[in-house]
Amino acid sequence: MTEMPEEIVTVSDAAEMLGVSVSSVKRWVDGGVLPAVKTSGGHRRLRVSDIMSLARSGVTGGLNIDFFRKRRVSPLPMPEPAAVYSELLNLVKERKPEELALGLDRARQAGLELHTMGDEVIFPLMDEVGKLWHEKMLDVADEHLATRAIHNTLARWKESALQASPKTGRLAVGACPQGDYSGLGNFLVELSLLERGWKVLNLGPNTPMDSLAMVAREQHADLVWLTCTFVESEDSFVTDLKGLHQKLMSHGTALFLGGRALQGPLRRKLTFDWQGDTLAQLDRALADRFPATRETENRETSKA
Ligand code: B12
Repeated sequence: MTEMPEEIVTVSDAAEMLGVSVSSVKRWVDGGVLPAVKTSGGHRRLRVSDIMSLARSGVTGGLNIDFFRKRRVSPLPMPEPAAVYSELLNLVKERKPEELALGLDRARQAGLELHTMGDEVIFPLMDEVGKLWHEKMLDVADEHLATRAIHNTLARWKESALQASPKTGRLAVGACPQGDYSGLGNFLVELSLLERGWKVLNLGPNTPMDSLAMVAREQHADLVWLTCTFVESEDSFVTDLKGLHQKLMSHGTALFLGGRALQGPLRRKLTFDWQGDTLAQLDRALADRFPATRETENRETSKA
């Protein structure tokens, strides 16, 4: 993405950039909150830099990421994931969850992809939070506040993904296995699919594999994914997984596995169609195994 050049835009462009109604923009202009000039014909025109300042001031709900994605420009200079990580870690240490959420939004608005946010910002951030908690440098309250702030941010990104993405007509059903109560990794997988235009049913934590297979069969899912952060009993996990894979194969549904519990000797006993450790790998696997159909491509081109 390139940086947005200094530009003058109409009220409706400004409304789209901010994800608000045209009347809200007019109200801010008329109330002096947002500077504007009037053309000789009496139409309001706004500077992009003034719109950015208003978005950053917190008066609005931020910038509408999809507006910038569609135009393939970044509203802010692209930040380094490592710098975002350090900034956000300080906010966790300072116990400022709301600013943590804003920091995540800012990094995405500046153009960091979802997989970069997950693999290079949120994953190392929570890894460090876990270590500091273990060393008693942070309280469990700080881990809870950070997890909730990230979860709430992902929920907002989900809303915008649901409204924005062209739909592929494909369905994915996913969950964490029984006894696994983790949340963020699984939510990030759901979002990765939604942002690629998939329809998603995420059954969430602690889901028996039989229930996952039942929903996948009933809904004719193209893909089932399992996010495994904690495996209670390796033996029953391996047996249940084999059963799940067999059922899915008989219906032509692919099984994708991921999550940090699938390491070491356990990994060699697993049955699956694809297994990966990062969201970047997942993105590539989805693109390879489920290429955009002609119908999707046409829709994407006509929207660009
Ligand atoms: C927060 C946390 C918790 C919270 C979870 C809250 C919640 N609702 O999510 C609570 C307090 C509940 C918890 C409990 C436990 N936890 Co805990 N927890 C963590 C912590 C600190 C952060 C986890 C997190 O959110 N990370 C951020 C997300 C985004 O990372 P992620 O899930 O790994 O996902 C990334 C990748 O793995 C990948 N990915 C994930 N899923 C998938 C799926 C696919 C298909 C693909 C391709 C990729 C992919 O993409 C993501 C982005 O890169 C980690 C520390 C750490 N190092 O991660 C420990 C950690 C996960 N916990 C651990 C343990 C041991 C436990 C407990 C067993 C502790 C106990 N003795 O009770 C329990 C288990 C509870 C249970 N039954 O589920 C271990 C897991 C060890 C392992 N499996 O290797 C960790 C790693 C800590 C450690 N170093 O020992 N935990």
